[in-house]
Order: sequence, then structure tokens, then C-alpha cells
Amino acid sequence: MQDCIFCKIAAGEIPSTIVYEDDRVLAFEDLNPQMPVHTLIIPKEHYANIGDGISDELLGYVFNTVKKVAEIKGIADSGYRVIVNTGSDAQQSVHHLHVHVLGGAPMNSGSP
Ligand code: IU
Repeated sequence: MQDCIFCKIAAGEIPSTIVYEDDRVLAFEDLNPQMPVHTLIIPKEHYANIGDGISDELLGYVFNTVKKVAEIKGIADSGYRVIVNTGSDAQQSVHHLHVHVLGGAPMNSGSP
């Protein structure tokens, strides 16, 4: 999609630090990490958010990539948090579906 920064990252038009990539998804380091490990996973195809018509199959594929990223980043055993901000109340700021994978240190309670 034109003017979508994550589409440009997915296409390699804007550089990113790639953690994992295949033909359907890209995982890259968040530019403003909130934890020692903070990786974003996106489908290469544009969906604004989790409610934007992505197929169950592709959404499942995106979430299965979480496990790969956790292994690559060395946090599979220590644990991690997975966050998908969706829409305005959740303060989604980039409107291309992305999954935050956060870890590398103990976290506070996950309750809002
Ligand atoms: P959010 O879920 O939409 O609030 O998160 C967007 C994330 O994308 C946020 O953590 C930013 O630091 C991150 N990000 C990035 O890694 N690279 C960018 O070019 C832009 C945002 I714009």
C-alpha cells in the first residue's frame, strides 16, 4: 500500500534489522525498543489491523512466526509477551498489522 511505512520495510525500500523473513512475513527489530528484545512481525501483504480481513490461515502463520522469533532471539524458554495493538483505544500508531514480541527481562503484570 502506498505511503505505508511497514509496506516499505516489507519491500526493502526502507532498511530494517531483519530477524526472520520468508515470502509471507517479515520480523524486524523495533526502532524504539521497550524491552531488551522487541521485535515486530508483519505480514508482507497489507492489512490495517487484526480486523481488516486477514485470513485465518495467514493470521495463524503470522502467530506461528512468534515461536521462530522467540527461538532466534533466545527467549523461548525465559518467556515473552505478545501484543497486537488494534485501533485507537489501543493506541495503534502504525496501521499495518504488526505483532510485538517483547522479552529479555522480567515484566510487570500484563493486566491493563
Ligand atoms: P503500535 O502498536 O502501532 O503502537 O506500534 C508501532 C511500533 O512500530 C512502535 O513500537 C514503533 O517503535 C515501531 N516503529 C518501528 O519500529 N519503525 C518505524 O519506522 C515506525 C515505528 I514509524
